[in-house]
Amino acid sequence: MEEMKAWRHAFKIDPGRPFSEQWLAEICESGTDVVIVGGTEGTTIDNVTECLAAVRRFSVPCVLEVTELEALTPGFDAYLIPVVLNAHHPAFISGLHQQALKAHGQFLKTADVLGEGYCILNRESSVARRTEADAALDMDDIVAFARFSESVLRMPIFYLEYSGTYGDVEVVKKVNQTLEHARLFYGGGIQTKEQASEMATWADMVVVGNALYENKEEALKTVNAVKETKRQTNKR
Ligand code: 1GP
Repeated sequence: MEEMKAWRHAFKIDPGRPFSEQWLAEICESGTDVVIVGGTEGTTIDNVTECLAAVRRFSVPCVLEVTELEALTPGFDAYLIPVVLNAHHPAFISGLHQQALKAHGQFLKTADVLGEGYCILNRESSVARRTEADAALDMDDIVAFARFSESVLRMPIFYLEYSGTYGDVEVVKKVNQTLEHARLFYGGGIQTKEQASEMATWADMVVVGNALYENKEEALKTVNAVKETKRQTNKR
């Protein structure tokens, strides 16, 4: 999945939330690099399949972030497999993954699979509750998780997940300076183009989720903000 290295901006849509065709069309035609289908609650095979079919009407790549074993279905361009490094619930570190490979090993072997070393940093988020994540981490803890993810687990992606709240740009900067090969994904609380631009200075890819449901017009502006920031950063 070499294309992943060129991704700068992603919209994450939640299969558990209703959407209109017009809303989805604006997202898919926004210029974003990839649409991620993924949610913490209410994800089913039916709503995942519905999202896939709807996004497939457009040319944008569509990937599934696998959060429910039952919702794993063929047809996506790639599968993001989150390994929640700071989860205290063991299922989210390796249990569900082992079950997924037990049930769908053959299909996943031939599909594009990308492991995400996931570090959850908003303790109030649904994903923190579900995984029982220890989100009270200081900078050194987070940097150590980034090193573990990249050097020991050899994950191609390290994901700083502030889901629902805007994160600490100093953390994103420090992790950027720590990782040597892995791509750094940032997600959480981006509501404006300025915030998207700030995080894009240090993250390889910026993920925007909730804002699509709360303030779609602003959310759409994050695409150009991220692309422009990356152009400027590359010039330096
Ligand atoms: C959630 O990282 C994504 O998994 C995006 O977060 O929904 O807060 O934008 P938001």
